[in-house]
Amino acid sequence: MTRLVVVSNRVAAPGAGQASGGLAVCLLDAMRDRGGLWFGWNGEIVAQDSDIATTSVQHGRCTLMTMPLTERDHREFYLGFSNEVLWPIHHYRLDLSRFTLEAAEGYRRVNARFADVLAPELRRTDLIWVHDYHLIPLGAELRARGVGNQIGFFLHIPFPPPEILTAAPEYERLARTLLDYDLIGFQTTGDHANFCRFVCEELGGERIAPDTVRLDGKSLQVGVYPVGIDVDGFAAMAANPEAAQKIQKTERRDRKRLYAIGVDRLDYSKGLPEKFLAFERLLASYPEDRRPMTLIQVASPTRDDLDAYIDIRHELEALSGKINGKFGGFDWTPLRYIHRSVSRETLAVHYRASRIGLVTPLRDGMNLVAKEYVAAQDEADPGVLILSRFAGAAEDLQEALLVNPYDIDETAHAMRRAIEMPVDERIARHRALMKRVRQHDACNWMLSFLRALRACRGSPRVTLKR
Ligand code: ADQ
Repeated sequence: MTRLVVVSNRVAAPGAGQASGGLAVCLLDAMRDRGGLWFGWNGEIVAQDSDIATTSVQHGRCTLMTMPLTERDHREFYLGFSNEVLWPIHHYRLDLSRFTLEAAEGYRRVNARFADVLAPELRRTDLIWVHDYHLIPLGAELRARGVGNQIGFFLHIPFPPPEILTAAPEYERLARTLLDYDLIGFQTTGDHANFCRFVCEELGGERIAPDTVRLDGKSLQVGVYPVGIDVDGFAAMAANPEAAQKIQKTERRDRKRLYAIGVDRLDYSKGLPEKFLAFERLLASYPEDRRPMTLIQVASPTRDDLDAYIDIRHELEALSGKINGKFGGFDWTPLRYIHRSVSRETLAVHYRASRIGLVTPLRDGMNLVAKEYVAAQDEADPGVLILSRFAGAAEDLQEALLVNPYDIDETAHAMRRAIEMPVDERIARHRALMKRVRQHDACNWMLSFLRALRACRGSPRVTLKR
């Protein structure tokens, strides 16, 4: 079997507790049995270039090869270009994008360093799979070092329409480097269509087949591969009887009120203020002595040295204080806002105990929490998923209650509908959702992408001998 080489900005550390990023979670699920080499940043920051050393550890069948970033790389490549330019523009937030030439240069530099370290480790038959927006030019850097292997790229975040991307400095140059991959995977048909438009309308390429674009004599396969979760593994965690007992105790304390749950990284793309406002509106629509619901919002810290993230944290702290001050009583706290990571086991049992899963991002590549919530439910008495129509998951999970997260009334109304929804309707919706979550699980995601990548063989991209 050919060896799989996965490259992502962060490599998930085995046994390091809870991973709260979607990419780490779905790759860990997918790599556990398949094995191969996984290369990327170990999360550590060192003072200077001479302190960078690569380490390899074995994790089951998988070798994890990692290295640190320097302080400067972290500032320019990770925080600067990746998270203050690419993340906001890919989430349709040009207003939050802060372009600097130093950051763009840092981005190029770190991608080149990744290629320098990885290229000598590669075998001729390796299948190389690069992940996400931090590493867009890595394929081109590897080609420049004579790597002729099949290289695929998967974008975990949205690909916005050309009207947005053309406003971002340097984007055209960056997008051209994508043509050095053999295959690019997107989460949704919308992202796929936007990319094809960008290549044809902005770069002067052509679409020679539904899944093939051509530019400057190079052709590239593009496809849609929605990411998924380990459905049975998650469902088993959720059904843990000991944990369920603990939850029953909390429920008694909450005087049998229903729960709604939200689990997100604390990111401005996740629509958290809008969610809190919708919850406030829901509470206000019930008489004082009949308020039906407690919202548990787990918001894990992320990128908290960037201004936009500090601002959103302050906004949420103020809003949760306001809502609890206004509606809470001696015996009830309406909004439990938890600003830290929690274990996946704890998340799973709380999903199961919650009548509503509230997944309302303003923009999201896919959103795994939506799928986890569905997988965790008791099929005889399932909860209701309320899902933003701007999450990639909405393309598939049509039986959720779909909402426009900017419309506070619509979300509040959907919550009311979920509270009142008869069990038969909940079961019917859940069954349909579960079928789709199973159809696009972690395993299928990985296998279908790799199958397509392997099928790209036969289009040698470099003439250099290695
Ligand atoms: P994320 O933006 O990180 O991922 P998401 O898909 O929801 O978003 O994944 C988050 C993962 O982290 C989930 O598995 C969730 O359970 C976990 N998590 C979140 N908060 C947590 C907390 N406080 N404690 C513990 N675990 C927590 C990116 C894209 C998404 C895309 C994924 C995968 O932005 O759109 O779905 O990659 O491709």
